[in-house]
Amino acid sequence: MRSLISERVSCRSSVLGARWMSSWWRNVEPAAKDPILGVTEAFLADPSPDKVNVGVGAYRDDNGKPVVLECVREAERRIAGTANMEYLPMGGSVKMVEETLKLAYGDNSEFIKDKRIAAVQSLSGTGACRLFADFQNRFHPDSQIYIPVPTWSNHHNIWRDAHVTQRTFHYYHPGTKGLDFAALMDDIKNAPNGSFFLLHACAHNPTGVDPSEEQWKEISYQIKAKGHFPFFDMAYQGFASGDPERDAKAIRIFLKDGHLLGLAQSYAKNMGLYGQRVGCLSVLCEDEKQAVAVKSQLQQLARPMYSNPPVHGALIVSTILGDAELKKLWLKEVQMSKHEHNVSANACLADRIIGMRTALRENLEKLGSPLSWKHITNQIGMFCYSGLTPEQVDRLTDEYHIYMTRNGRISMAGVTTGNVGYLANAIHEVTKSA
Ligand code: PLA
Repeated sequence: MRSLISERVSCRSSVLGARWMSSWWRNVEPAAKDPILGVTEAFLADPSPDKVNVGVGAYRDDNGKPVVLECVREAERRIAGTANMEYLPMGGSVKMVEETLKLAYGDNSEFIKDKRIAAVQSLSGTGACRLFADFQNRFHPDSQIYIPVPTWSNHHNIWRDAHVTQRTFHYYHPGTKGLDFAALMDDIKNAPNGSFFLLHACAHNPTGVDPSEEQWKEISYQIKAKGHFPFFDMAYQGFASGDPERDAKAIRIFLKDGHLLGLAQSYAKNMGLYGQRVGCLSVLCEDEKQAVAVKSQLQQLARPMYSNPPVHGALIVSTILGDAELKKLWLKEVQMSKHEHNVSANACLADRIIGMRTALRENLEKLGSPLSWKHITNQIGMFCYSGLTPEQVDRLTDEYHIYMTRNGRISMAGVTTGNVGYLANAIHEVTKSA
């Protein structure tokens, strides 16, 4: 009798349970498509043989194929069959982090010597930004982050999901297609003292517009005067000038001015390690004791999220940067001047992009475009912020199978000798009556 009752009860509760379960995800609506990675999805689904993808910022060779750098191939040959697959520590590869800090803070940085930098390996640049945003939220829960307009779209998602309130500051002037320096400085001045500011260290995405050295000095001065905290996202070190050392100049100016700062670094672009997800988050602290504490807290944030970062990409990076010969090869492969070395033109990342800027502009001018396209060659880094409207971008996609983000950003890394004429012609067709 007793067992009969308990059977009935359990039967009833499982019916109830089934009803509950079937409604668990009923209120879940499909998420909005990602404005950047959604473009790749649409491109892949298009059967047209003419299609061109200048959406995501992924480097392609002049045949439109993904590039693996020779230094990476060589590092993989050296690693093959020797590395073990043990967990890394929560903070990742100590060797990789050490080498990565040198790139940003300088080979002989006093901050590295004084152990004032709390640094952990991150899941590429995105993971570094996210870890910092979570750290900011944990220790300054009432703080806000000032984000440039425009910025990489995912910055908004990152600080939103970390529950940090977002504010914006002026950056780009659509009229001049350059920096809106006066408005930017006003926004820094008018923000409440002690605000967080997100800055792109070089090759600003999506605009390709960076402050000049003089302007960086003024920005640094004003941020210091207001007691703001600068957080740098450096996803393109080497892509602005072709030289990682020169591309670190904004960071160096801030360091010289005595800021404490945060920094996200990524090897996705400058080492072509996109899918390996290898990067670094660092926070410059007042002293070693503080750095130890901050690092331990960053690790504690990482532990319940992903426990520890992946090992293979970190090993590639530390193998390259830890070996003088391979590091030299890497610098050659990133840099712009192909006269100085024998690396194939395809592998000169910055150089090929600069060549394509000239080619795109020249093609548009030859077609007799009534518009000015000077900004294509004035802007730097991976992207051209073309000025195309969302409607013009839609026409490019619908009529010409050309895929780019709706803000008119063209990933110059996807432009090739083979498609630049087609791209220019299509842009001319959708803009000539504008
Ligand atoms: N920060 C900026 C400014 C970026 O443009 C990107 C990548 C990242 C961080 C993150 O890169 P990582 O996590 O791969 O290291 N932006 C790409 C790709 C290239 C993307 O959207 O994820 C872009 O097309 O904008």
